[in-house]
Amino acid sequence: MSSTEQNPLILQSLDELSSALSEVERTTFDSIIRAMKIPRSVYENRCSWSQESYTRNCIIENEKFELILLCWEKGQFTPIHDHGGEECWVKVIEGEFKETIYQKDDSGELKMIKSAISKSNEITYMIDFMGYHRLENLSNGRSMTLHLYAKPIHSCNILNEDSGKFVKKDMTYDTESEKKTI
Ligand code: 2CO
Ligand code: FE2
Repeated sequence: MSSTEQNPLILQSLDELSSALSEVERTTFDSIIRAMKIPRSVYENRCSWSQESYTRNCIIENEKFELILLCWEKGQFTPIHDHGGEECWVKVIEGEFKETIYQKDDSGELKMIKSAISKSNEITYMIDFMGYHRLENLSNGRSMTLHLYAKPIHSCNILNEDSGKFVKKDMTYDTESEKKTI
């Protein structure tokens, strides 16, 4: 293959990724997110940052799935949460993250069961029967992760650490792409 030709199986832009996800069954999402090779520069104009919290930047949301870019300042982390019954893939775009997974034991008490580090280009998967998780930016600066949810997550349960109880939280975006559907 010459340098000007492109392998059609390797997705190289967010539009190509969104189109591919729109065209296939959900069972193919895992191989699609593993096939994408999108340059880091593509995400530049999708970023937003806040000192208050990581930001959620919508790339595309439709009835089938939701693709969002999360931007994290140093030290930012999520509450412990579930995923509203949906499937969740996280791909690290830049930086280093710690994912900690928790499950409720027979008495309903939350127990940490696993903690792992993921680095650039690594992918993790989560779904409610695996438990709850927390994601934390371990990098010495700003970092980014790409999240694919199928179907979109409109609300999830987050742990209130003071009460020890989960509360329902409606999910919001900090920025939304002009191109809402493809
Ligand atoms: N689920 C969290 C959110 O969408 C991010 S942690 O990775 O799934 O805000
Ligand atoms: Fe999550």
